[in-house]
Amino acid sequence: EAVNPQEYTALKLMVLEWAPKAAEAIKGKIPEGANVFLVPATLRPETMYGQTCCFVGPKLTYGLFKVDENNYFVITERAARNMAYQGIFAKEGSIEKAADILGSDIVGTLVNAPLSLHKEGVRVLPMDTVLPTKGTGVVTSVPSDSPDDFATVTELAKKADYYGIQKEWAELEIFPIIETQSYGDLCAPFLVKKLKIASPKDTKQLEEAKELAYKEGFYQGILKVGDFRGEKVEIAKPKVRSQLIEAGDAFAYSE
Ligand code: A2H
Repeated sequence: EAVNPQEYTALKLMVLEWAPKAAEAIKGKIPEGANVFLVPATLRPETMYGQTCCFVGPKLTYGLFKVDENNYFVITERAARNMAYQGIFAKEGSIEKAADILGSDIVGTLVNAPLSLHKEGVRVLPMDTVLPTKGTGVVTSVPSDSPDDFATVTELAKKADYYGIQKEWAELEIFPIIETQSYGDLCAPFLVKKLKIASPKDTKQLEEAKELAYKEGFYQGILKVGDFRGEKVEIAKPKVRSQLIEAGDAFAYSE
């Protein structure tokens, strides 16, 4: 467990179109025209160009929390409590929950992912390994640079019917975001293949892949896209983060 507080970037993924069951769950619970955001917590804001979907734990319960009159977040209750004390909600120190939504009911929802090269939006998909005790319980998926995310989208595409999703939701194009010396410009797919990772259940090899991907991407990587293309990841990372925050698309969240 982390001894030092973890400083995340919380990203605002605006709901464009609800999955039918989620629409039912929130019906009449929030003002007409209010914006709702799924809010993943990430440690790699510089990879957000590569978002292809957004994960929720299908068995987890999320809350629809009021930020202010016109804005609501879908996150775990635990994260909402933390945010309340970090001054993120208009009414500091207290939380106001408009509805409960089961993760599996959110699956299929279309959201806008800030900076993503997929401008048309990305889908919410299930990830069994999402921990309720970390971040916001929402994870944005960057399969080019996260071995966990690549293993999960591969599994989802392979068994789309079993997971109750449309195959094409898990098959959005994976664009290269970061160039590395050792693993090329699609570092997660490269490592998943190299370490013979067959599914998201290969936790031991995934742990190793994650470690390798992080070290190589962070210390040796060069950004290939966006306003800071050509810059080292180490240098570009805080710049991308500030840009997202200044645009109102993200905020600092720690735990
Ligand atoms: B990262 P740490 Cl490209 N359950 O974001 C499981 N995983 C979670 C989570 C939860 N409740 N909340 C956040 N995460 C993921 C991007 C990324 C991430 C890349 C590469 C590596 C990576 C895109 N997914 O994380 O235990 C989120 O995924 C490698 C660890 O607090 C978040 O950053 O260190 C990271 O784990 C936070 O993990």
